[in-house]
Amino acid sequence: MKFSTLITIISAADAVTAVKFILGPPGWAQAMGFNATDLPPAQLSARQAKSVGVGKTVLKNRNPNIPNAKSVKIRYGPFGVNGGGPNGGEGMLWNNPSPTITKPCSDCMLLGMNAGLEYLDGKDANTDTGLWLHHMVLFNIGKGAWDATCTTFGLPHMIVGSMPASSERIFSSGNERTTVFFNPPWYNTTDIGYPVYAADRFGLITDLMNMNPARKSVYLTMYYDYVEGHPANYKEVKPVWFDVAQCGISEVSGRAPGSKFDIKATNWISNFEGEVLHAGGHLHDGGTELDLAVDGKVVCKSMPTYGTDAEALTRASAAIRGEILPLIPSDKSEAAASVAASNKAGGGHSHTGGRHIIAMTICSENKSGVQGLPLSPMGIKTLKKGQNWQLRAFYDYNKFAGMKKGNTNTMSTVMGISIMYVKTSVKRAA
Ligand SMILES: [Cu+2]
Repeated sequence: MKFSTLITIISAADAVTAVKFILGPPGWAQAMGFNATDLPPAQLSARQAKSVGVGKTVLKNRNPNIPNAKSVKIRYGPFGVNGGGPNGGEGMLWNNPSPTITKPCSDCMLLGMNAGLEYLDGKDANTDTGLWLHHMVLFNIGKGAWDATCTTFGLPHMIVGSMPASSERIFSSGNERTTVFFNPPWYNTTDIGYPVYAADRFGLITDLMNMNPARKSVYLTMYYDYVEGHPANYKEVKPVWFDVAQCGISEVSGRAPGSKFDIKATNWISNFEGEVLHAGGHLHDGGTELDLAVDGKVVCKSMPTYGTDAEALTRASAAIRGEILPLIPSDKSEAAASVAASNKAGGGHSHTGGRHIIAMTICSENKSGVQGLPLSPMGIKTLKKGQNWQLRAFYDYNKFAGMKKGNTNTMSTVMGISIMYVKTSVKRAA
């Protein structure tokens, strides 16, 4: 493919980054300011070149319905995040690539995962202390892995030293910190997983925000559940990454203050088959809804819950205790009540007292019929080749305050991402 063709399929901002990336000399990542950790550059590049996972902690099995399952927590980093400086505003660790990170297991089936952020002393790093898990992306680079939605050129894949034809984005999280379960209680299964092989490499992109004047050091944490080996009865999961800025760095313009708008992703014509399990969502503050439509019909509405700093902390701290994060219902009246609080607090980056997205609903079929589950319905069961899928993200700053850049009146970039998991009969690396 010609380079000019590549550029036409990504946004202008991404193109600039891509050009810098492709033409960049050795050390490009540092030159682009990707790495802003506390380590001196020499040590940093040495560390970036190898595995960055430290401190694998064994947790209590978080899938009691699968007795031989294991759960572990791995700390990645530490990452230094610049502060906003004396004039306030935010400091960022922007799209920091870790091309190789410690895997939870070598030859296994992943059963689930979620991400967190913590200080060096193990305390949760969250909005109450001005730290945000802005977003992270987890990649598997290995035999038979291919990205379902970003098939020819992918900037995020390049950032971790791979290509979409030989890697896939298997998980992502923002501060909503949704837990992915492949065998959730509402699905009544114990034999679905994502396969990991000894030769597979995991890569990570870390994007963190710090609202404090001073620089902070934090670990990105991943909690993984798995079973050893590849039991013959297991079915494989394949992730499908929907993004309003597909194949780029996921960021799109946040428009003007006070705007109400929606962003449509480029359509995805499905290219494999299977059973649709569930889909989660990621929006930034100001977001009201994230829809997935198939052939023009909306099949999933992932809804945000806005909460206080204390609520975010309570929810995230459950993960540190080795518990599955509770799903929080998307209660419209609660959401409406939070508008006033959010706006009153000035929204934007004044995190004290404001409300932010602390959870997003998962779209899933409630196969076990459990009452009161805070799920959004999933209106499609079968993924067939040739379906026309479209993601659409809705924002309304009059309902929920959006993020502003520093102390300016300019809106920060926003996102719309959904990861859907599909059960397939195809074995990835058989
Ligand atoms: Cu984001």
